[in-house]
Amino acid sequence: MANKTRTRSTSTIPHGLSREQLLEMYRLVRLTRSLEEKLEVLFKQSKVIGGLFRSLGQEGESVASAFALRRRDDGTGDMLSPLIRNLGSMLTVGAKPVEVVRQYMAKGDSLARGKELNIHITDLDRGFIGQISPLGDLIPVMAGVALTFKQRGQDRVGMVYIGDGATSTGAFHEGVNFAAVQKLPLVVIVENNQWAYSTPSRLMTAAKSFVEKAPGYGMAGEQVDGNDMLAVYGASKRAVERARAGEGPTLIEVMTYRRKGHAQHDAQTYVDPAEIEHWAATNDPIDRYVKALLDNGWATADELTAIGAGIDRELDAAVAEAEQSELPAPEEALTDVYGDGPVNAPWTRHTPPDPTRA
Ligand SMILES: Cc1ncc(C[n+]2csc(CCOP(=O)(O)OP(=O)(O)O)c2C)c(N)n1
Ligand SMILES: [Mg+2]
Repeated sequence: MANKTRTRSTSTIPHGLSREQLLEMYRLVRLTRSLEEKLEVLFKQSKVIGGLFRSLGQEGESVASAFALRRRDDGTGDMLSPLIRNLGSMLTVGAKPVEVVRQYMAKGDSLARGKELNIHITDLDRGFIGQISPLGDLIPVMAGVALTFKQRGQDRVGMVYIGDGATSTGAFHEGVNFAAVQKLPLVVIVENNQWAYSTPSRLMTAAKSFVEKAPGYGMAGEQVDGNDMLAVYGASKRAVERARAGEGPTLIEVMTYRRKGHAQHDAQTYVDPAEIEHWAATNDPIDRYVKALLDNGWATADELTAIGAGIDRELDAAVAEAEQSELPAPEEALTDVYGDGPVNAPWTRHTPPDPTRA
């Protein structure tokens, strides 16, 4: 008798992916959405310190792009640098839900020990470099990381995310130009979610698309439907292979849509609600991925339900565990300011400033 959990495997899986990898991608995208929903509840309970930036509607591209990287936990894998909406990429390269929740709650045992916000976290072993707030600046930083890989003769690749809005910065230009000239192993993911805070992307550039900037820099470019996870994986895999083969950087423009405001404080009053509804109803990345998995016989509904139930249990446990962690000790505020040593306490001026000489 056929096992109910086995699939019929009717269609060939694209891009050399295995069925296990397809299910793992489903787990990661479902985990991303559910973890953000949990974080939103914690935010409303005033337990999240700092901002919460949802990636609702664009989790698929975040997971599928990072999934194309060589993921290791011993400092030998590829490296990525996320943006505020790349929780999915972070989970894909190995961030754990409990450490993410601790980080958002600014607990003393979080990766940034309560000193940084949301996903501004770094673990070089697992291959992620926390974002820095000035938008665009991570492109030259990651170009530098990729330069190091090249100089050391390592076949490692860097992946950096940037929003449509942040492509208007000088740092974007400098970073991609340097990467192209030096033929660096870098993949630049431009997330065109059609908004930069309240500015629509048509006011961001006079070019018809962001991908058409790639040839101007002499680098490869590809535009992809960002809510089709398999298409994003395919484009990212091609770019990663090109980089690893020494053929230089690629700019991938992922077309997606930000279904929430910039952050929790933004009610999105500048967007027509029908537009958001339309994307939710017809172009949700998880709905589309589930349909592809089921229609092609790559997974059964029972398997997906079981994965979802496992995630719900894992997240309940992660939140309960993070809630137990202590906030940082007050003295912690004096460490990590300059180099390794603590700053001199008390951290105040010894001589009051002379206002006549200001
Ligand atoms: C250089 C710089 N300018 C402005 C900001 C403030 N800011 C933070 S996020 C944001 C919007 C970014 O939009 P986009 O790059 O499209 O990314 P998205 O939020 O859509 O993911 C702005 C203006 C900043 N952090 N850095
Ligand atoms: Mg944007």
